[in-house]
Amino acid sequence: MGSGQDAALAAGRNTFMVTDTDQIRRAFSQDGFVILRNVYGLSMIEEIESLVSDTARSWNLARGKPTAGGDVYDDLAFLEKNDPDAFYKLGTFIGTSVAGLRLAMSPKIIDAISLVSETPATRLFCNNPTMFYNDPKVPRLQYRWHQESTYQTDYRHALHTWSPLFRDIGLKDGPMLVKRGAMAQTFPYKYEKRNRGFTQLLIEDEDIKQFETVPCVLNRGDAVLFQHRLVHCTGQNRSGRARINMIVRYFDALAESVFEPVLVYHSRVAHLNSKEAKN
Ligand SMILES: O=C(O)CCC(=O)C(=O)O
Repeated sequence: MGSGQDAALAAGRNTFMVTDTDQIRRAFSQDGFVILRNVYGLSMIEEIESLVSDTARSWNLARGKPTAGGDVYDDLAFLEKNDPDAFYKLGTFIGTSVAGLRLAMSPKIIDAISLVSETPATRLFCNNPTMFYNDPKVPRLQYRWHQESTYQTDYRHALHTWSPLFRDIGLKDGPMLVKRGAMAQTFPYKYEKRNRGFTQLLIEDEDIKQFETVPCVLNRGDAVLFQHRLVHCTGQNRSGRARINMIVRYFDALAESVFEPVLVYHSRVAHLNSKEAKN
């Protein structure tokens, strides 16, 4: 990657308003992702942000943290350090709230998903929106290069949205990185699991070096929409504060021969963890 300006331009090439339907269709099918402006009203974003802050503060109180003076970054850092299981639950379960579901059902994002997947909205299902946290002090929660399709093997077709919470995400904030156009094949991957860390099904740099890396820089209210096989990872956060975002995964129910909708998808890699744990 060249300068910061080059990086911002690279993201800009894939950034559209939801009404730019022809450009969205073209960029999505060529590159595997688009960045969509203003798909969520700010009040929707504020609702889920309040829920995250209030939940973290109240759970911390029960764990002995005084409420005064902290902001959401302090509160999340405290919860993550003192009770990693509770932190994980918070990230997963706020998505089943009305605020989470309202975000997932935002008409503009649903229209865009229908457009690129050529699937009527009535056939779409989604998992609960989930919070992601990129803090350089917590590398166990950072993903290396991977494809969603190698984790979520029970869905052949899925689409994923990624959107900032609490502040806009610039180059220094550790945006998600995507590999432009790296979605036509399944790349070889290696299983890695550290204590309490995410399971990594990591793709080596060497195997994807021909693809351009694009940092997804975007504002609150915008979303990245990406394909199931697009290679992506967590970018390096040099901002001094955690980067927080929501992810929602959408499926076409009728494209699968056996489909069981689950609001909270617990077993993202259960098949792999149980298999590898025996080795
Ligand atoms: O937010 C990130 O840094 C990475 C997100 C990701 O890997 C995912 O959606 O699977």
